Amino acid sequence: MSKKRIFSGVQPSGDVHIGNYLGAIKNWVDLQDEFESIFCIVDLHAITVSQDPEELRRKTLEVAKVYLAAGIDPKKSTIYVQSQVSEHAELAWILNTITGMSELEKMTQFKDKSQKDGLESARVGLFDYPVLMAADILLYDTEVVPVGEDQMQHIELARTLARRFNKRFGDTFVVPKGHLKKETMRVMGLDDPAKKMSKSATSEMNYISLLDSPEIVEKKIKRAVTDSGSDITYSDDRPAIQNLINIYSSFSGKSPEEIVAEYEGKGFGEFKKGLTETVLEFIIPFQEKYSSLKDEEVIELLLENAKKVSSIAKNKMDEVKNKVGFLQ
Ligand code: ATP
Ligand code: LTN
Repeated sequence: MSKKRIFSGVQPSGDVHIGNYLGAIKNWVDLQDEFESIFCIVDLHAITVSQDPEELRRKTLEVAKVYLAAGIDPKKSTIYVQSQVSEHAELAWILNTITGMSELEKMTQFKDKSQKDGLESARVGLFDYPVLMAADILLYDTEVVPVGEDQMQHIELARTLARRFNKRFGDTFVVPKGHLKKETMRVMGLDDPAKKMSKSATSEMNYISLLDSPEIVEKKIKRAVTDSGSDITYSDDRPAIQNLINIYSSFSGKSPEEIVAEYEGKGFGEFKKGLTETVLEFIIPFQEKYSSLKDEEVIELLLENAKKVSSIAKNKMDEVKNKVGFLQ
């Protein structure tokens, strides 16, 4: 029996942080043996807010290297760049014609991002972002989409559009399911445990980038906000320390209970020292692997893979065009 397919992606904008890693990329690494895996660098999504062209090119390569250094094995999984496969934009257009304005108006990510600079200056591409994401997923008959919690609303739309298209034009798309890792589906900001850790955060103190130097990692953890009181306990009413324990737990493999027991009677200082060591135990070898990757080799791999997935995407588009009634 052939393996089920998973698909996911990260935008080449901002710095890839430990929230992206623990919420998404780490799960991809764990799932790549069980599933046929496609991981995309979604540059068409990144340009829904302004990007500097040179920076975008640099970040695209950076994200590809992050995937590889984090443990995505190019022999098992296919990584490629979204804009190198034109069917994504093509399918998004067709899905636009079966998507309601009101469905997109409900999207919390659009509401948050458009609020930042004011609704007046928000672009149509930002509004349409979830439809392009649905196209990414549906093009490849994806069954499972491993993401952080913030993306579940978009996946729900992809499911709705798949069902709607199938009903209207006949069975064409697989209805995908989201996949979350409960403990790390929402890693919170180090400077504000009420908001998710985010690449587009205004302060660099919000996140730990996978490419931060050990000194910066140490500094950011030292400065991370903590709750009132001085002991290390794990509960919903102490969200800052709960978030730090979750990060500690995911990197170390120890349960929150074990961590709490280990730091009983010790203060935040000692806990943060332990957390820093644990994060660095991942980050230092990760960065060594990252630096060993050669630009030209990665660029070549991405191009080859784009060709490979293009044939799947093209087949699906031929089927879609036929069903919609385009002359072929
Ligand atoms: P931005 O906040 O600027 O929109 P981002 O940090 O969410 O960017 P993306 O490229 O949009 O980065 O997300 C890549 C993946 O990482 C997605 O699967 C997303 O759900 C996941 N993710 C992002 N932030 C977090 C977080 N704080 N906790 C867990 N998962 C996250
Ligand atoms: N919108 C996602 C990135 C993304 C994605 C996808 C994730 C674009 N297309 C398809 C899963 C499947 C985000 O993380 N902001």
